[in-house]
Amino acid sequence: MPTKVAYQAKINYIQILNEQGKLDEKLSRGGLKDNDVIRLYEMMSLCRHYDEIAFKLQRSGRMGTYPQNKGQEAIGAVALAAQPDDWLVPCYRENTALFLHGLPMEHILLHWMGDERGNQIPDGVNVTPISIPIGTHMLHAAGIAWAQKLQGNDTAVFTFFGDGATSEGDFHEAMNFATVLKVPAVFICQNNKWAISTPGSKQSAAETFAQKGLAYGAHTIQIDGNDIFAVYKAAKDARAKALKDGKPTLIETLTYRLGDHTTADDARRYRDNAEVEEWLDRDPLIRTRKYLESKGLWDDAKQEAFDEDAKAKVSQIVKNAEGIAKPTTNDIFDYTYETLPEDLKRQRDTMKTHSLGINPQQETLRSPTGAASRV
Ligand SMILES: Cc1ncc(C[n+]2csc(CCOP(=O)(O)OP(=O)(O)O)c2C)c(N)n1
Ligand SMILES: [Mg+2]
Repeated sequence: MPTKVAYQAKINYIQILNEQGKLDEKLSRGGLKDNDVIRLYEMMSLCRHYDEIAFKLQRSGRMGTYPQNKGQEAIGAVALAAQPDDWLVPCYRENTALFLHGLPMEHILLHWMGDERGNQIPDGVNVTPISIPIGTHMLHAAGIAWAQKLQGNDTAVFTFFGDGATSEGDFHEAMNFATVLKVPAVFICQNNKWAISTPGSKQSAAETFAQKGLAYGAHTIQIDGNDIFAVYKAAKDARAKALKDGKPTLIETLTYRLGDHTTADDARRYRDNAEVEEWLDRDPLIRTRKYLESKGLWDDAKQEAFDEDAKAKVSQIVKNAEGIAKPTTNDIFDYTYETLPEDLKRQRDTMKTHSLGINPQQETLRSPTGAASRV
C-alpha cells in the first residue's frame, strides 16, 4: 500500500520590532500607531515601578506574596487589540493587559494582601480575577466564550497562561471544548522558559508550545513576546479569526521572567545568570523606548518626568489599597450562604461574646470562669 501524508503543518514565527528597536515596516502596517506605542510604553513602565514596590511591600511584611511581572510587560498589547466588551481571563503575569482593560490598579495589590475585595471586579470591567490554580481558568474562558456565542455577542475572550500550564489537563480540555464548539476564544501561552524551577525542556518534549494547538484544530502561531507590535498583531488577527470562523488560535509568546517566580522563590538556585543577562538585552521596555527615541517621541527628560510621576502614582495606589476600610466580621457569614444555617447564625450572633458558637441560653456549657467551654 502506498503511504500518503495524513497531516502536515508548519508554525509561523513573527517578530516585528527587533532587539535594537528597529521596526519591520511591512509587517507593522495597520498595526500600532505612535499614540498606542506611547500608551503601552507608559503602562509597561508604570507596571515596572508597581512590581518593584509590590516586591518591597512583601519584604517589609505588608503583603503575603507577589509574582513579579518584570520582563513580560509586552503582553499588555493584547488589551489594545481587544474591544472594551471582550473578556480577559488571566493567570497572574498579565498586569499590564488587565490595567489597560480597565482593572483599577489597587485590585492586584489587594489580592496579594489577602483581601478578597481585590477579586471583586467592578461592573463593566470584563476581567476575571487572577487565577492561582494553574490552568483552571482556561476552562472558564472557554465557557465564557461559549456564552458569548450563544448570546450572539460580537465579543471575544482572551485567556493567558504559562508554559507549565500546558501540561495541565485543564488546558487540553479547554482547547478541545473551544475548538469543537467553535467559540470565540484566543489562548495565549506566555512561554517564559520556566515553571518555577522546571525548565521548558523538562516541561515538554515538543519543539514549540504552539504546536499543541494543532492537535485540537486551532490556528497556531509563535511570536516574539517581548515585541509589542508582534503581540498586538497576533492578538488582533486571532480575534478576527475567532469571530469570523469560530476557530480559536493558540499564540505562543516567547518571553522571559526577569524576576523570581514569586517572592517565595530564589531563581538563582536553579537558573544560570548568563541566561538572565541574555534576556535583559531583550527587555521589552528598553526595546520600545529605543523605538520611540528613534522617532523623536521620547527622551531622557521625558523619562525623568515620567518616573517621578509613576512613583507618586504607585505610592497613591498603595495608600488606597492599604487604606481600604476593614471588612466587617459579618461578611464571612453574610456572603457565603443565601440562607444562613441556624448554627452559623448562632456563631454570628455570639462571636463577640465569650460564648462563641454556643447557645447563650445553655448556661451549663459555660466554664466556672465564664469562658465558653469546647463542645
Ligand atoms: C493546579 C496547580 N498546580 C500547581 C501549582 C503550583 N504552581 C504555582 S505556579 C506553578 C508554575 C506555573 O508555571 P507556568 O505555567 O509556566 O507559569 P509562570 O509562573 O512561569 O508564569 C506551579 C506548579 C498551582 N498553583 N496550581
Ligand atoms: Mg512559565
